Amino acid sequence: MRDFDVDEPGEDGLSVSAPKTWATGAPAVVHALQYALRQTSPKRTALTLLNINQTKGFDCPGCAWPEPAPGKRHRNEYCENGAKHIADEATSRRVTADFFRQHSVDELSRKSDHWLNQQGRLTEPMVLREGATHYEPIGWDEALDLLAGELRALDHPDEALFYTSGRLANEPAFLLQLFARAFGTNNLPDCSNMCHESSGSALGETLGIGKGSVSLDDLHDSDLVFVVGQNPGTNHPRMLSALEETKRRGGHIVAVNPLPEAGLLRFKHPQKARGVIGRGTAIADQFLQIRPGGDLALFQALNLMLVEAEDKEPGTVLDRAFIEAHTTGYDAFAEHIRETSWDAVLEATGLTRDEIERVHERVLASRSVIVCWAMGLTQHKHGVPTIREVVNFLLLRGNIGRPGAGVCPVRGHSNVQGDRTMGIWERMPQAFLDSLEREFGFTPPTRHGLDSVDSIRAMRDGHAKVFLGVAGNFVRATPDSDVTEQALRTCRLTAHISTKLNRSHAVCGRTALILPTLGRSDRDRQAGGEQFMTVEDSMSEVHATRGRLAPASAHLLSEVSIITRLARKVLGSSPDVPWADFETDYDLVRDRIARVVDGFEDFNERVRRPGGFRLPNPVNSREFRTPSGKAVFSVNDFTLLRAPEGHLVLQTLRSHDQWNTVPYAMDDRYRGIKGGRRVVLVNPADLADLGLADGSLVDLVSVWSDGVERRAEAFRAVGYPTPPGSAAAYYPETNVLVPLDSVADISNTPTSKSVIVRLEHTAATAPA
Ligand SMILES: Nc1nc2c(c(=O)[nH]1)N[C@H]1C(S)=C(S)[C@@H](COP(=O)(O)OP(=O)(O)OC[C@H]3O[C@@H](n4cnc5c(=O)[nH]c(N)nc54)[C@H](O)[C@@H]3O)O[C@H]1N2
Ligand SMILES: Nc1nc2c(c(=O)[nH]1)N[C@H]1C(S)=C(S)[C@@H](COP(=O)(O)OP(=O)(O)OC[C@H]3O[C@@H](n4cnc5c(=O)[nH]c(N)nc54)[C@H](O)[C@@H]3O)O[C@H]1N2
Ligand code: SF4
Ligand SMILES: [Mo]
Repeated sequence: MRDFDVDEPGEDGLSVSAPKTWATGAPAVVHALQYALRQTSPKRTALTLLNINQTKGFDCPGCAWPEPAPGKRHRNEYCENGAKHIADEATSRRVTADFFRQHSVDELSRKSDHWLNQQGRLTEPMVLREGATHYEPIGWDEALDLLAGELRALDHPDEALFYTSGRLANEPAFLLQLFARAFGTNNLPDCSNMCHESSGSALGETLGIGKGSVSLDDLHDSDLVFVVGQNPGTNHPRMLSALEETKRRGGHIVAVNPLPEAGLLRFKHPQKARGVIGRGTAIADQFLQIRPGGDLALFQALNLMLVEAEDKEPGTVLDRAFIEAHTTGYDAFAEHIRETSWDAVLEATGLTRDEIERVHERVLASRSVIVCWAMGLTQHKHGVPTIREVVNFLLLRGNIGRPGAGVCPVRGHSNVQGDRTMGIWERMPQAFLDSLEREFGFTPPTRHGLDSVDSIRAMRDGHAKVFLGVAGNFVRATPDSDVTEQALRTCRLTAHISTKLNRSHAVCGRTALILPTLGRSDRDRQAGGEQFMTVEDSMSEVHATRGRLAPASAHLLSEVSIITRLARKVLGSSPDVPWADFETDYDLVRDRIARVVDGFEDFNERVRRPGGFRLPNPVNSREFRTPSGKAVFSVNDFTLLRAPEGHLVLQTLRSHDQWNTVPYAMDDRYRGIKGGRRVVLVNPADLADLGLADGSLVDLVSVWSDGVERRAEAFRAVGYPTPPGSAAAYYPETNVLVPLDSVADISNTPTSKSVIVRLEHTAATAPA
């Protein structure tokens, strides 16, 4: 579908140049400032930028990469993209009631994601009444009465869905799950379901906890760091500073990616003069241009070589003592891994045996090894087994629970890990539910709730009728856009707690509410005084975040206010759950978190220390909370990801100028794309085989067993160094191609990195 992308600036002005071989440096800083100054005044820009990631300021609302310890921070501890995310929130542009009078919902539903976001901050609650064409203003009280009334009118609490993204801080996240469970449902789908769910599943099963084990210091001190399925130059830019430090201390880096991403090749440090002018640091000592989905085969080959090397010189390669004391399943694993076929490995990975043997040599030469990964591993059908195989790889040489070694799933949203810790999960363990019951005196439902994909199915099939979305853009983040849009439109009511306008406000239920809220950078004043909130980053560091700007509008309520007021309307007040008190003073929420969630003892006191505190990860003392009390070696089989003749394996990914579903601009500087997002990157040899000229206009048509034709129209084919047989294009424009039922085994994560497509010449008269 091309429908709502026609207002993009510069779609005709697309220009393509060679991909860059380095990331960050002077141009990056200039780009960030330009974006900030287009959004707001120089004074507000300076005020916001000076407060990002400082101990008394606010946490960058971008990614979940951790900050260095307080004494080691730069005055400007943010990256180009962090500056863009904050400028986008601190914009002086406003969406007012007048705006909604001018634009009908139908018109808004035909606007692009970029246009919607550029209209500015939402300023007052709005309602779309059943049968109306336009949103109209509504008071907070009436808005929350309406939502509460619809919730109470449901036949069963499981007919309600409470979606969140990881942008939500800990306190409102804790209150949201408390409300949902007190209301009677575990239906808490979240963006994690589409993100690191595969990591959580694999790590939980094998190590007993679904989180990463390493700290920033481990990363700096490691001998060998793998960066797999990740584009840090764009998505976690400050990770490059950490990798530069690893290298400075003598460590090595192996990057595994189908695309030669600029940040993996060379890095220029923006906060150091030599970074701005010099050639920068070569990041990857070895770059493996792997075929999409080939990582399981790669790690199996590495594991095979380790086991065989141990056979040759027993006692010198594997950490036998660790394996015996702390793991189970080694024998079955080893037996299976010995059957690995090199022919199959080479076919699956597209690598040479020599390349893989060179990695093996590096592994043998390294005492401590870390594996980092992101969406390139999780969003595949075999995401969970792939990550389990990564764990096998680390267990073999005792690279778990030791300095400089461990697992490092690099999280996306700034607080996505914290939200899980707070109970945002449709399948929280019984121990957590028991703890809620003890603290609040009600019995939480035990039946598992619905995740994101199952929520869509439930709406589609009429089993879910009220949808509340917090801090995300469900309709654009999810797969199979046509199906999902239809599903949302069948709801009796959809409501969104948001800072900015997005497509989920325009593709909505029969009645719809927009509930505008404070952003990270906004000051939050309550009856009990000025409040702060807390977040947990990718390395389990919990710290405070405090907005400093005057709120974008006088009518905004904080997320905590909205959730607690809604809860009071739905559930009434009870002495056990003092919702009204929670709103006035967030310390009272933190006191409850301290009693319910492991690792948060003395929360209020410890989080007030500069830099906060780190949650303990039992894995680091080699304590594994699996049923056997040991880390688990697993047996994993790979199936070759192969597109049929004339087809390609398409991955959907992020450009440099977007935050998830929100494109800030039309450029993807490091990949050499300027002025357009409807591009598909294809290997030049494949273009030739398919009879397509570089630059031709094509439709992407995905192929799935249900026989339904899913089509994304009018993309420019761009010759690009992708592995043969594979292609890449931006999300969310391509979500229409991802079939709802195409999900990762076990984690149910949409397979956004492996969609089988064919390219068809766009018909000259394609509908506009
Ligand atoms: N600027 C910016 N920063 C962001 C975000 C954003 O939208 N914009 N989003 C945030 C969020 S929520 C997340 S989850 C993270 C995402 O961070 P990333 O995971 O880095 O995001 P993607 O753009 O999806 O890129 C996936 C990378 O995996 C590679 N890849 C694809 N398939 C495979 C494969 O089969 N094997 C291997 N080895 N590699 C593969 C791709 O080529 C690409 O480099 O970023 C966070 N940070
Ligand atoms: N095809 C494909 N699909 C994907 C992915 C992919 O790689 N490919 N990646 C997946 C991943 S990893 C993720 S995490 C999801 C992301 O999906 P989401 O997290 O749902 O989407 P976002 O784009 O981050 O949400 C943006 C909206 O959040 C709201 N917002 C921003 N800040 C705040 C705040 O402080 N408070 C509140 N209340 N609202 C705020 C704004 O209104 C903004 O429009 O998408 C997933 N979908
Ligand atoms: S690396 Fe991530 S958290 Fe840090 S400033 Fe950049 S976007 Fe923000
Ligand atoms: Mo994510």
